[in-house]
Amino acid sequence: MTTQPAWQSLQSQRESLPHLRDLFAADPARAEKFQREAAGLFFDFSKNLLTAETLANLLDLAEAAGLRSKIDAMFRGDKINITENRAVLHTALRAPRTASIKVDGVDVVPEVHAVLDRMADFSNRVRSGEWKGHTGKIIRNIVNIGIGGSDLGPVMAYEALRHYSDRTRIFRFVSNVDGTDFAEATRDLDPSETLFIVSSKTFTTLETMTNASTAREWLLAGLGGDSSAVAKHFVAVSTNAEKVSAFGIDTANMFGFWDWVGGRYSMDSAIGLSTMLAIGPDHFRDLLAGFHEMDEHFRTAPFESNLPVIHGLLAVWYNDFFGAQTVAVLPYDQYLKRFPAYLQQLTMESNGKSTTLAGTPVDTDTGPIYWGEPGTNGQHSFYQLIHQGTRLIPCDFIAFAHSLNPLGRHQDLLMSNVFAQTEALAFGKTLAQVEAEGTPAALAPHRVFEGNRPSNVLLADKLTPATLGRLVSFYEMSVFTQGVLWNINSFDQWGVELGKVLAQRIIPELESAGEPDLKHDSSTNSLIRRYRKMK
Ligand code: G6Q
Repeated sequence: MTTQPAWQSLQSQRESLPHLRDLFAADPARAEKFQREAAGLFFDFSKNLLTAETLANLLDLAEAAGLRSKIDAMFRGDKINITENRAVLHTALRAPRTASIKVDGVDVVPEVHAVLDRMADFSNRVRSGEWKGHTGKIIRNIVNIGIGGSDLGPVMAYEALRHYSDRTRIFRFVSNVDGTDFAEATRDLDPSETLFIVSSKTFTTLETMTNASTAREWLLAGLGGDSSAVAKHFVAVSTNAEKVSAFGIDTANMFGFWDWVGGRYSMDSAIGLSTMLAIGPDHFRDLLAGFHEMDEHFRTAPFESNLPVIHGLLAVWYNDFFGAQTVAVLPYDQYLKRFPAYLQQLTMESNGKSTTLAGTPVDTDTGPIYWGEPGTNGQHSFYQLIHQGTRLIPCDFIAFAHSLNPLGRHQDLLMSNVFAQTEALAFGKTLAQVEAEGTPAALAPHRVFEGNRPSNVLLADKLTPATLGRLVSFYEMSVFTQGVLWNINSFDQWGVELGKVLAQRIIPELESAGEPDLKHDSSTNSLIRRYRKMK
């Protein structure tokens, strides 16, 4: 990629780009040139450090990387996750019933809809009170047990769509192997009214299996020890039927998915069962329809009007040409408070790679660090560094025209902050402006804002299930675009697998009655000995 003429041209442009103040002054039509709209999202990227030539060069890079054919390969079900020899078909999870997508010659769409129908039937039975607990009480509490991709999507979606959720029920999420997570999530719950969803693709994950066992003990202790109670209080979401039944959950109460769904791409599979229980099957289908709408936009739109493609290319631009190490995601909607955490996994687990698909080391930086908090809260803390620090931090502002809780002036005040922040980041405040305000000379340099700090604004009508689907797909496809430009596998996660193996070696050394024969480095050995003494 770095030898492409477009890459060379971008490198020289990076040196000579005018300040955003000058770019806007020179072209009154700049905003319209760098705004696109599709699938209900309005995307303003005009406050980025770019000219028409920059965009053209970035689009050239996408062509040179074979993005078009790679998009087709993913949607077709080719095994593009080459290190695990798997197709990557989260797009099939939201394909309409009429679609046909084949993996190893088998159409997966009917299976997807069969699971969705079973989830809907189950959700309706729980929500209506027809599904009863062991003692005949209706289910009032739903606890999802899962971690990583089996937790972050469900938590984020529950928080994001809380407005649409069944407020008569309590939803909790347990992920951490720290016993505090389980204890706090269940301390005020009545076992006879509690349903656990054990969500684990593999059904072998240490944290989830430990929490699931603790949940079973907690339930049986509360219900007099009759193990037949498990059937009414536990369901599983997994690809591993064998392990589900070994755990003691009837596979009739299991909702499946497939190896072609990566954990971080699974919130719209059966992993979304807690979401469906919260918002109901119709809203869940709206969520899927929103995903599909953005998928189709990404698959079919020309690159110059393709929102996720442009967004992904801009990420590469800052990452590789400006050395920007992070991206801030700033949702101006309280319901999206877990969205940055969700995106951290999606982006960093996907593109935190340093080996190309050919097995060679990458020759550019890859996935940036994503972080963020909802606005306006962040404005009162870390925005200082974005405005006046020494680092370049591209920002994504996400905002909605309508609040789901319209209260007096709140929404106008919220939105005024979105616009004001992006304006201040782009245009800053010069020394002359500061002095003209009558600022004392000694203070003036401290009050200067350099400006020229890039931001995107994503604006939608309001946060609905469909909008959330569009937004998540937008980021999924942006991440895909970035991965294609870097020629890496965005769909494996060997770094995560490593963690799963490492702890297993140390567990017996902490638990053994006799002094273990430790063979780690001196630091690890002494920490283990110290912990054994302290515990
Ligand atoms: C996601 C990752 C990882 C995974 C968790 C949970 O892409 O692989 O976050 O989702 O480790 O795995 P299980 O669902 O198998 O328990």
